[in-house]
Amino acid sequence: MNTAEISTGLGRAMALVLTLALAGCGGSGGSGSSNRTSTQTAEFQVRLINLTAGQPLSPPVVFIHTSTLRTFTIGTTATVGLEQLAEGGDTSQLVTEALFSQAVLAHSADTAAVPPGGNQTYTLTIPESSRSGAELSLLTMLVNTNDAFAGVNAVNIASLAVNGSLTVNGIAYDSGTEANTESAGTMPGAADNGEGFNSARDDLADEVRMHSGVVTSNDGLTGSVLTQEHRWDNPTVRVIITRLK
Ligand SMILES: [Ca+2]
Repeated sequence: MNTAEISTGLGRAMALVLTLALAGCGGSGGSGSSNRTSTQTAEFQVRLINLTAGQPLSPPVVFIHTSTLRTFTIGTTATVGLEQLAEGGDTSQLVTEALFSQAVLAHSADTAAVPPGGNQTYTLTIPESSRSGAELSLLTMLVNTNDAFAGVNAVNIASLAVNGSLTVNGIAYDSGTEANTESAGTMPGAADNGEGFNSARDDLADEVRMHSGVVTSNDGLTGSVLTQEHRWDNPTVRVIITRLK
């Protein structure tokens, strides 16, 4: 390619850029309403209620996302991010993984734990243009366990009307990444004040399952530092999603 050809090519490229720029001006300048449409948002309030008697919930992570994100699936291996949440209540790696998927429309990673019987509210905003494919997932650790987490998975919120509400009950899951020994030094919650995340996967099944519940010392599990107060029945959490605008 000689110099003339290069300059002709550049000329064509510049012309194309200029054409696109003018088209952009015409589009937004010609109609103020279309400009406002592009910045319209949909806002959702998410209330998390802890239904357990003795399991504080770690600060939860809430995602509004497209259908290409699944933070967990029954019968499949937990990601490292899910393992860190389920064993130690740390959401940071899970957020990193989810953002990498490019399927997240909004997320909220709070810092406050939710005590038994307590509740917390989070607000998330997404572009109105993305609402038609929106799903919501919420995950939190039952902190007086080895690797139990609770939440709701990919709830469809696309058709929720303004001021409309959706109530979803969530159950407890076992991330399958740590044996449920309930022994001293293995659980981060106040019942033990032990270790949270440990990268060793010593559970019998390295896959996410519904949690069968804690056994506790009251039920004869030798070495368990848990008592009957740490048991739960499902559902363990209630999530109330309200579209504010
Ligand atoms: Ca386990």
